[in-house]
Amino acid sequence: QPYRHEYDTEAETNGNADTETDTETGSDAAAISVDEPTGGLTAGLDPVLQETSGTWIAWGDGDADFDVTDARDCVGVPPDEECYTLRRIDLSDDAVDSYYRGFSNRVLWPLCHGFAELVEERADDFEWYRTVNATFADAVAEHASSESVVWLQDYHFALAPRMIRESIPSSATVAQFWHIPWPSPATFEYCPDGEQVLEGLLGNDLLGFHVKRYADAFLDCVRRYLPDAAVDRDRRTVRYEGHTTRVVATPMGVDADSYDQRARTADADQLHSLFERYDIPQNVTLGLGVDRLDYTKGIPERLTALERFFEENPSWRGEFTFVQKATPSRTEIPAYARHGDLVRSEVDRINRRFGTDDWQPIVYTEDILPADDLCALYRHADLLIVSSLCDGMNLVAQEYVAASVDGDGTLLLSDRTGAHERLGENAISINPTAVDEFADRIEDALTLSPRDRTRRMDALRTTTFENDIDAWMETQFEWLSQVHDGQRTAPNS
Ligand code: ADQ
Repeated sequence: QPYRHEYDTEAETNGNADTETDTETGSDAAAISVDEPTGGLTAGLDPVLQETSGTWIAWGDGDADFDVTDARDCVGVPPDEECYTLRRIDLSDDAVDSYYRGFSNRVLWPLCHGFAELVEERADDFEWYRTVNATFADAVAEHASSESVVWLQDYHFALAPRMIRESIPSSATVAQFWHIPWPSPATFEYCPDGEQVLEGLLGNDLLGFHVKRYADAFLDCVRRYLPDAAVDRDRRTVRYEGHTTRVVATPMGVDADSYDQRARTADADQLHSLFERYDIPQNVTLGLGVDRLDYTKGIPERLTALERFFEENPSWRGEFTFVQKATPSRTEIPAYARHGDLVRSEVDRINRRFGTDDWQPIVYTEDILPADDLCALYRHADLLIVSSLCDGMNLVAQEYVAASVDGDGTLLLSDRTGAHERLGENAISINPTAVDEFADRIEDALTLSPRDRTRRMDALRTTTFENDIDAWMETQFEWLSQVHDGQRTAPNS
């Protein structure tokens, strides 16, 4: 979201607060803090909304609707550009606790990532989830016309599509992109109110996932739990209560040019000062991990594999440092708090085991780094590890590739990420739970011939730039216009 507010630390983030500017909106004197993320969905949506003069409805302080041209004026953007409206929906503390930290992140998030044992059902969470979905649906209905295209983002809005469908003209299009995986029917069985979740999503005309595997799993769940729905696997449609939903797979990319450019401007001094700040000896071989502190990201498994690697390759002690940048997330949820404690204690234990006076195997930080520093690390890291146990796509892997402007980095990528379907062939594939193999793959990455390293990174960069966020947005809008026009054939891309 381009406009930060008090809940931002809770919200999913694709960006960094590096260019934040506090400013005032004329006579209202309301302080608006403007955050322009490095890349991601916001960067893709902002120009589209400017062109279409649409309305962006988002969680936040709902005192007023902002005309985005006014807000952009404050940061020096010419006022005659086309603009859009940012409509804020304010949520009470109870709503945030039950809707966001409750059904969204104690039920749907663990379930969709296959962690059924972490699902926590609390009284009222689903009712709040419904209430907040209804509030957003009402706001959409206020803005929608017969020609509108409504595009919902993510798992926080599983019920809204059906509500919207029932309250706006039938010629308008309702679509949604689900950014996380979809589970198998055996796991979905543990979803409280699962039938309503499926019915809600079938209010969409178009439902997008990152990869075909998740789209297939969704169709399997509909077939299993909504026996009255007609699922057509070939055409990838579901007909339910007189309405048709098309289910597609469109893997998301990153703003590759922006990571490339930032990495190119990262000079040696910048890296030098980062090394000094974190007490990293100059000239070590550098490994990197960048993740939200989330139990799906496989950070403890990564630490165990690094420990095994140092055990078996003592000559690398003092020569290889792994920097793990972790961003605390959803910390009020007990599973997250426990996970954070586990990660921190494992880092301490491994550092006590192998560390010396002038070298630590793991440099762990929860600091917020400006985007330029992040890109400097991406550029100079000899390898990056993504070891998710389950991950819808994983943008960090793609950001690393886009920022590897010297072509000499190596990506180790979990075969349980959506990104693996696109990048797996030229990354070093890992199974995050097979400790010995994982440690061997770290060794492989460190000993690749320069030629193999460059060949792999060149191929990864080609794929990442060809499938960047602009290409993804283009595919989304091709699908949207096809559905909107009532066509039912796949776009060429
Ligand atoms: P996430 O689970 O948040 O996203 P990911 O795709 O890796 O995971 O995106 C994280 C984003 O946050 C990246 O842009 C990264 O640079 C940024 N980030 C992480 N730590 C940071 C830090 N400390 N400081 C600044 N930025 C940081 C969800 C799904 C993914 C899916 C995306 C997009 O879980 O599977 O790829 O949505 O659909």
